[in-house]
Amino acid sequence: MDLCVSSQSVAADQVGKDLFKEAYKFYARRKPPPDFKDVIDFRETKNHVEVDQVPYSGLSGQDLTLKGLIPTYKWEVFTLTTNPGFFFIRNPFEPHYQKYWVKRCLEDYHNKPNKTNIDAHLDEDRKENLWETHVKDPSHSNMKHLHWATLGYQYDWNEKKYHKDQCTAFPEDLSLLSSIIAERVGFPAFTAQASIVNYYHLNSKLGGHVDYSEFDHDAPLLSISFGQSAIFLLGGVTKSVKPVAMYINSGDVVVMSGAARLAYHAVPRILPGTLDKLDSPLPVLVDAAGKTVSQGGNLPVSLSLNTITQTCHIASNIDAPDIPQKQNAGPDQQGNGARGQTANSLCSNCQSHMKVKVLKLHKSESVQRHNSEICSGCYNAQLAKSSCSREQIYTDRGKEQEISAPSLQEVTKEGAAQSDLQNKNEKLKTVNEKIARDLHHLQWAPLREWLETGRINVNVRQVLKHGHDFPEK
Ligand SMILES: O=C(O)CCC(=O)C(=O)O
Repeated sequence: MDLCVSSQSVAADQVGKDLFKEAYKFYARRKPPPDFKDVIDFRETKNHVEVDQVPYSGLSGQDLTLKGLIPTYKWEVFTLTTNPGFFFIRNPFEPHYQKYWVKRCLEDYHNKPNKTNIDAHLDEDRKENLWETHVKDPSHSNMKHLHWATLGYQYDWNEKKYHKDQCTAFPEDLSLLSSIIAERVGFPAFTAQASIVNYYHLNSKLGGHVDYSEFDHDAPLLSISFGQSAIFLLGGVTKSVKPVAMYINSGDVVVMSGAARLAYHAVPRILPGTLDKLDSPLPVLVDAAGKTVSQGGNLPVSLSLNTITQTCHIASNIDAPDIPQKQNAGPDQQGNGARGQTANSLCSNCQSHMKVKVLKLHKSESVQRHNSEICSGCYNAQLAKSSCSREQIYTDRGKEQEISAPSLQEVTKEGAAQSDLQNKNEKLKTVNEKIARDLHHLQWAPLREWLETGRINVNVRQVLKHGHDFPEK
C-alpha cells in the first residue's frame, strides 16, 4: 500500500525519460525479485567508489550528549560524490537505546493533539488509547491502519503546506536529537519545527517525491529510521536523473541538504527479516564511583536519577542554583569579576535573583555576560507557551537588549548563544532522565512484535527561516 505522500510530489520531468520511476518499479517488483547488487550498503563501503567518509570537525565545540547516543566524534558519516549535500549516518545509537525512540513513535508521538491519517475513523477514546488497545488485542488493532502522524507544525496534506495556527508542541527529545544530528553535518542552528512520522508495514511503499513545502530550503531534512530495513532511492531535482539505491537499516539517519535538499527520493521496498541489534542487553549503569548499580532490565527503582545522569556524562554548564541574596544586593552592573566568574542579577520578568556570567571585554573593562535578561524559569515558561516560535523569543529578547544596551550588541549575541546552550543543557538533563526512566519501565515485547511487521521513519524539518515568521497572506 502506498503511503499518502504523493501529494508532495512535483510533476515528473516531461522532457527526459523518467529514470526515477524506472528504478522505483525495479526495486518494488515482487516477481521476479530484483537484483540488489547495485544497492549501496554503508556497512560495506569499500565496494563503492562514490562513498566518502566525513571527518568530525567539532563544529561548535559544544558536543552536547544525549543519553544513548554514541559521541558524535565517533559517528560514521558518509557522503556520496554523486549527490553533494546528502549525508548518511550509520546508526549513531548505543545498543539498546533505539528502543526508547521506538517506544516514543509507537506509544506517544501519534497521540492527541498530533494528527494522524486515522483521526477521522476513530473516536477520541480509541485514538487516545491506540497503543494500549493494540497491546491488549493486536488482532483488532488500529495500529495496522496508521501510516503517519504529524508533529509540531502540522503538515496539511491537501493544501501541501503548513499553517501558522496549526501547531502542536514539538517533542523536546526529538528536538534535541535533531539538533545533535544537524550539528554533526554542519547545521548547528537547525531547529526542529515539524515532523512526519511514517509508519510502514511490510508491503508499504513511498512514491518518489520532493519535500518542498518548508519555507527554509537551506535547512536540512533529517530522516531517522527504526525497524525493518528498507531500500531508499535518492535522485536529482528532476525525475530524469537515475537515482542511487541504498539500504537503510534500523537506527540509520539520512540528511538531505544543499543540492540534495530538493532531490527526489522514495522508499520502494521494505525488507522483512532484517531487524538486528535491537535486542542487545541493557547497558550496565555505574554510579559516580564506578560501582555497578544495574545490569539488564531491572534498574532499582530507588536509583536516583542523579546517579543515572552522572553515568551518562551529560555535558552540563548549568549555573549553580540561585542563592538568595541580601535585600537590595542588586545586580553587579559594573561587573567586577574575571571572565567565567558569576555575578548576581535580577530577572526582568519575575524579579528573582539569578546568577549571570561575567565576560571580560578589555583588560580594564568587564561587563555582565547576561545569560538572559530573564531567569531560566521564565525563559522556559515562555518557551513552553510558544513552542512553535523559539525565534520569536530570541527576537523579542534581542529587541529588549538593543534598546537597553545598544553598545553591547556583541555581548547580547554571545549572551543569547550562551543562554541557548544553557537552555539546551537543562533540556538535555530532563530528557536524559526521561530516557533512563522510560527504558526502565519499557515493555519491549509488544514494541518488538510491531517492528517485526514494519518500519518507522521520523522525518524532521525546519519550516521557517531563522528569525522569520510565516509570510503574510
Ligand atoms: O521513509 C523514509 O526513509 C523517507 C520518508 C520521506 O521521504 C518523507 O517522509 O518525506
